Amino acid sequence: MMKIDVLTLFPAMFAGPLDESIIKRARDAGLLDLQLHQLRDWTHDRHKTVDDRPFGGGPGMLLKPEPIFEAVESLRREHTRVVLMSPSGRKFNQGIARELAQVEHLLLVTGHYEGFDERIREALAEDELSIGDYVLTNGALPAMVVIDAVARLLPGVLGDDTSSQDESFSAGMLEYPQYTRPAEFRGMKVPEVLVSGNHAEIAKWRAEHAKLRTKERRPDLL
Ligand code: JCQ
Repeated sequence: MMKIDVLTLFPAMFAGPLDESIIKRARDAGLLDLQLHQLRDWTHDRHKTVDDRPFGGGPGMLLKPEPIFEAVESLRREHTRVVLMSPSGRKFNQGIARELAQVEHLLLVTGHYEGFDERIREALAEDELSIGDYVLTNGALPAMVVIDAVARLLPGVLGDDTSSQDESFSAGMLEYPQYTRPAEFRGMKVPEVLVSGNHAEIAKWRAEHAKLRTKERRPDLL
């Protein structure tokens, strides 16, 4: 069973998303052991201080090394991948999700404020991931994105039916348009070829439209 530990200042943020649907089933079925840890539990002062001002000045606060070092050193073991979540990381994608789904133990460390003291990166982090080029208030949502993308790849989490679906993403193109019943809805008709039963023509139409859509919306993928 895969183990994921998350080190966060906001463990309560994770409750809803990870207690629903497929991730809940994965946890209940014993395919995923997910645990949340409050970073402040590794502080020793009365105010449970996790941050401090940057040397050299400048705006904002940094996560200080001591609590994160203590937490990571107590949570990691052999075969642990320690991953920082921050906007300065390498960009998360389906390939990285597949890579992470192979590891026995993930320890996700979520950032906050202006960043991490650099010694956390240097000494503890094996990887640093961003989910995209925008800034969030903290790394909880990015961690949940990574957990969801990784968990659905674990053996047994998805039915065989759905598991082939990300082949199209890994094939490097967007999905072709899809339709279900009714064949006509408020005057909008399903393309004739899709109801024709001609499977060669359907495959051709889908390939063509996947390519058109990708060229229009995500030319970087082509
Ligand atoms: C992650 N894309 C955006 C914000 C600092 C040093 O850690 C920090 C983490 C955050 C939250 O993460 C993101 C993010 N991927 O904003 C500031």
